[in-house]
Amino acid sequence: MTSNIERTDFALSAEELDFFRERGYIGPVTVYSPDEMDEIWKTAQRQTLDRSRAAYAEEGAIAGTTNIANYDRHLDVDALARHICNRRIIDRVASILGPDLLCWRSEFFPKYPGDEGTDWHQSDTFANASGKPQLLWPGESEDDFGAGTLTVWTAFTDSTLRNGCLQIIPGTQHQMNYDETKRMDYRAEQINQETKNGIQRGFFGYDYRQLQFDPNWKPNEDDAVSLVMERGQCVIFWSTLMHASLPNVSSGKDYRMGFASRYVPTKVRIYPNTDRIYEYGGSISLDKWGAVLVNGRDEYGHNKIVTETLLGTPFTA
Ligand SMILES: O=C(O)CCC(=O)C(=O)O
Ligand SMILES: [Fe+2]
Repeated sequence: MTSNIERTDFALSAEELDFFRERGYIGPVTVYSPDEMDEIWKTAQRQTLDRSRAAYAEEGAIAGTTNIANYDRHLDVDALARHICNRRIIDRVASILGPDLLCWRSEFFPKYPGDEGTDWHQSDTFANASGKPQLLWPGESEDDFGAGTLTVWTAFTDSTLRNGCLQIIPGTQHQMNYDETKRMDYRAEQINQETKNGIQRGFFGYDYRQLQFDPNWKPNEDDAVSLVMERGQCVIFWSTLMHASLPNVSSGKDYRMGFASRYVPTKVRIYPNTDRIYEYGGSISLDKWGAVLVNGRDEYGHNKIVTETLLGTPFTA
């Protein structure tokens, strides 16, 4: 199968690639002007609200406490379907992962005023909350350290120090501090209750510290970089890079909306031996799920591929 999306040129330069290899991230990169972003976000919101629940979730999540209902809205929201295929994103992702690319997941990450920040974490297999590896690289067994996924986190609203911008610790992508074969307890009532190293943080009802190899280890927050971004900008990073976000301490209506789209090469097996995901107190069937071939060819046939949204719109940039 070949994608119907033409390659153009927003590839990373040699210097940018060096920066990425060393630090595990690149950005902020401008994908849209603020006005373009406002228009896309307005359209995406309207289209998202038109549907009462996530694209293929028949069991809804609890609004405001979990984020499983925010999954994969690119499968039913046309504005997001176009966004995940945007050339300014895909060309850069292809510079890192090679030309044959799948988008396998997307998520909204809202922070409303009063919301806690996101715990420091790294994800490799994404078994972190579901208990089952969601990604297997070739030759990797369920317990090995793989390469995770490339996440493109786009600021749909301005992302600031006060409203909960993303943070990363450069260069930490090569070694996992968390064991995703361990389990975390889901407790919705712990949301907005915990302060860690003086900052209110949690992991959407979980406490990510439960996965630490060493319970006494602490992230080196002195090396953290806060990614302040204007709406329409994105950052591209390995999911195995230490990342977190600040709480939204603003008052009034200043919410930050991040939209993460996640990419792997076609050789990766996605959701191996899985037909249902259980996490964040919710559950979704993968019956209607499919990966999107956003560039190149799929010569492996490991994964179910969808070529159009659930509403029948072809995936194009
Ligand atoms: O936006 C956030 O607070 C967290 C984002 C994140 O963890 C991710 O994109 O993997
Ligand atoms: Fe993450």
